[in-house]
Amino acid sequence: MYSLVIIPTYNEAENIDRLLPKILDQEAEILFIDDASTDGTAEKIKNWMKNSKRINLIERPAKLGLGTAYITGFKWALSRDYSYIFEMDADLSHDPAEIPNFIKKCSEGYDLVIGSRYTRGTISVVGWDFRRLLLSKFANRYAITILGLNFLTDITSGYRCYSRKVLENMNLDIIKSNGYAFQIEMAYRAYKAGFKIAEIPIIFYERNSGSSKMSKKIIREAAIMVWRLRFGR
Ligand SMILES: Nc1nc2c(ncn2[C@@H]2O[C@H](COP(=O)(O)OP(=O)(O)O)[C@@H](O)[C@H]2O)c(=O)[nH]1
Ligand SMILES: [Mg+2]
Repeated sequence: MYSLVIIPTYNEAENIDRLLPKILDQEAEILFIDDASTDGTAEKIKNWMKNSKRINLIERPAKLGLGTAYITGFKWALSRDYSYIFEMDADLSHDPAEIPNFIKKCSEGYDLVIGSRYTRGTISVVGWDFRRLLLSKFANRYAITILGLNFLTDITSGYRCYSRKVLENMNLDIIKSNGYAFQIEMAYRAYKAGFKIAEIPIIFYERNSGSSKMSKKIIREAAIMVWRLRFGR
């Protein structure tokens, strides 16, 4: 049972040295998808690769977006024999120590396990102001309600684990969205294809280093994408 953690990076050099030892503590391999970061992220990763065969890197020529980065990573994973394929951010918002909990949940019969900040009515987010929290809560409620996925609480979460068969079953080439829309679309398509989705509670830590790539454009894209999905276009 091999696990792969896919991590898209854009200017995350300050986080690599702290993130990698934590993942290497786990039984998993790592694939970075770096989009021509200008701060030396890829060089940092390559330094680590000299000492660990478990680290892999795909370099893309320009900032092409989170969605296509993951699609590239998923295809790479499917051409090898990984059973569990994770999404994780590079900014230490997601604790690699949770990896076994995702796998445990998968082994209980779930095909996609999402790390949720909002299970059982709680909020487990460290470092957000009220505005940021409201935006996230509203975005989740909006997408979950429109798509009829009321058993979920955190459909925009970027910490998740797909069992291999979900990705094998999906036509990855038709997925064009980025950012939050990408997370929403992947969950919805998995659900529509009949796969079982579960959440496990996680604590989300807002980044201390580097900067967020979230933008108004990414939020707008997600708001519109939800209706496209709903009406099957
Ligand atoms: N390869 C790649 N990675 C990206 C891109 N946009 C964001 N990321 C990475 O995706 C992860 C989540 O992005 P982040 O800016 O932290 O989003 P936030 O947590 O919603 O504020 C981080 O590891 C980023 O470096 C992109 O266009 N290409
Ligand atoms: Mg982040």
